[in-house]
Amino acid sequence: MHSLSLKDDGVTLLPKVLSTAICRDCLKDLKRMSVDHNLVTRSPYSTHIHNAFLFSSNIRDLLSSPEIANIYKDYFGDMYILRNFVASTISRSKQPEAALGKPIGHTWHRDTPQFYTHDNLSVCLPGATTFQLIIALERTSPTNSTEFLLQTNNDHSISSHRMPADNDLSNQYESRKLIMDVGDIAILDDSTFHRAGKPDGNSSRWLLFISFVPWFIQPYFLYKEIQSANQFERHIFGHCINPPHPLEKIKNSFRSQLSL
Ligand SMILES: O=C(O)CCC(=O)C(=O)O
Repeated sequence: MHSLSLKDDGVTLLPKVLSTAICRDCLKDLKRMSVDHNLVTRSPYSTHIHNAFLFSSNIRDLLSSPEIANIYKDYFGDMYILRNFVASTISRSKQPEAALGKPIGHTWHRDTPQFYTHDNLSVCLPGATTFQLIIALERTSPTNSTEFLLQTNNDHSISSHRMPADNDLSNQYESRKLIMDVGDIAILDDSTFHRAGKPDGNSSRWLLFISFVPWFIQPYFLYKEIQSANQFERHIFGHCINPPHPLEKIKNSFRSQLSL
């Protein structure tokens, strides 16, 4: 990781990486999908679409565009695979059905994988382990932008996925808004506490949250089953044999004789 700000603040902002035209094409597809009830999770002021790239060739092209492939290579090397892909907007929904009361991520939380101890305590992986790209298809405002805490990676006082209600340390840290313009890409260290913004008038704020994890961490979805992937996709979907997929059976060794 050679970005100072990613190391120090947990966030790096790369301005104007993608063209407005690419963003506009992807946005058109998201807006079309957002009225299809099978694809979306909605709250009264948010819409989330999981894995939109599977339903839009524009978004799939964006995912393996040279711009994204270069960022991937520069920041992650070649050991990271796709864990999750969520498109989300904070904007009042005209659709009456809402599965959620509030947007996903409306309170301080972080997205690095969590585990539960025997005492049922949530514990997250340390910083600089998993990351997400946040791509702005629309500009964000100080009201509807994602907000994050300037908490250094060395701070071990909170280990959980959510800011604990009985130990809310959020006031001890400065917070920043992730103000983004169309085509900007932010890289977020998943150990950074963040939360979604609030609606700003009638404007939408579509962002893509694309998370990457080291190859030995299980993704949320079975991307390895996606057909006709190009070379970059094969890599990030975990189709490659080098590094091996975590679930690949070990052949030609005594271990393959064991029924594990
Ligand atoms: O939409 C946002 O601004 C934040 C979303 C978020 O925090 C999440 O998906 O984990």
